[in-house]
Amino acid sequence: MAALLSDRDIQVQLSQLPDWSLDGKTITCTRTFKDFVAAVEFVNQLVEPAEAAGHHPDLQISYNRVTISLSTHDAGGLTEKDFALAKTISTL
Ligand code: H2B
Repeated sequence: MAALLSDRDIQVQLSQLPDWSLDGKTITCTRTFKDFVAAVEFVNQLVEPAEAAGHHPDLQISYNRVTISLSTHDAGGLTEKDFALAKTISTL
């Protein structure tokens, strides 16, 4: 199982991900698109990297906005897996 990151490690990782913020034991990012179809297309782009990583974001779609939340359930908080997938998502 991946190890939980320290508060300091979390802050260092977040400093490299300006669109993401800490929300309790998760990191979140909200992206805005031109409409619902574009938002769903973005969500579809997440499928392949999430499956490849064996790590899956929680997703909320609200018309043209997608909120992505990541945490490592079996570790009970944030691990390097969350930040690795967040970095991949940020390139999409
Ligand atoms: N996704 C996320 N975000 N956190 C997890 O802890 C997690 C996951 N665990 N996807 C994975 C699936 C685990 O249940 C399987 C067995 O790999």
